[in-house]
Amino acid sequence: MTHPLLTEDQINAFQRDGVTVIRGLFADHVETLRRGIEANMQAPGPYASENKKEGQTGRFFDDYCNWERIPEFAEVIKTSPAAEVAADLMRSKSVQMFHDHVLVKEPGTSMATPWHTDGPYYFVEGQQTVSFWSPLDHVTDASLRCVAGSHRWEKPVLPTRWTSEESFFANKDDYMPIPDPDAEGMTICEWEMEPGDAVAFNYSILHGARGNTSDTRRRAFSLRLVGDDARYVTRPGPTSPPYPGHEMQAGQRLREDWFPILLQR
Ligand SMILES: O=C(O)CCC(=O)C(=O)O
Repeated sequence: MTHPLLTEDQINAFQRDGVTVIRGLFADHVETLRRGIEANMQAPGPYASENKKEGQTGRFFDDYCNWERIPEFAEVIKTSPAAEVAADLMRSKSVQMFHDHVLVKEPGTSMATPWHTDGPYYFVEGQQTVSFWSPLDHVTDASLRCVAGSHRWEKPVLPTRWTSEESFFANKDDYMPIPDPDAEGMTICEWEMEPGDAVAFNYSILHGARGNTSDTRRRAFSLRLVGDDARYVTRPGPTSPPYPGHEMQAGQRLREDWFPILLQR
């Protein structure tokens, strides 16, 4: 039976378009996630960064892979309906943790999140993948923007560094250039969202976000999960996130002591 937060139409949209919105996915966990984000910003981890180019205004903070040291994140991962909903969306028997990501744009932040696809940065590939991007503040313009159907493109999109715009890996020619979805008339899915709603998208979806020109914060929590067919793949250099010392080999499932199974049906 499908999870009560979902309809068959949403599952079909996720399979077809690679993206859908789940209203209220973390609605019972908004305060917990806000507390977790405050704890994260007070004590950033080794991967935290401030994303700002010359002349830009505001503050765009992000950090990832903190769920094991921030109890609020661990609690939400274990007690929210995210894993059940992920299993239905991915049509997967198992749901495995990959990592968490916090992205905060303070009021008046000019920097847009560049168009990008997460998959090429990661050391995992498969059809059964899902990211849940959830704002902890009401969002209109600063919401996530996803290009429908881009998970079925033949070539992966070039991964770049967000501030310098340099290629992330040396093998540039193996990727397609980053498109300009607005100029190219692509179908962009974006929603006005309440705290705790979530955009669910496949790791191969091209996505980005505008700056935050509003006078309220735009705090977002992103949870990345994988399903049955996800396997470790090697990349031409250190991945993002890197997980140094993981010792996995190409073709293996992610090691369960580092990336726990959240659900097995
Ligand atoms: O929050 C943002 O601005 C971008 C989020 C994102 O790229 C992601 O969750 O993969």
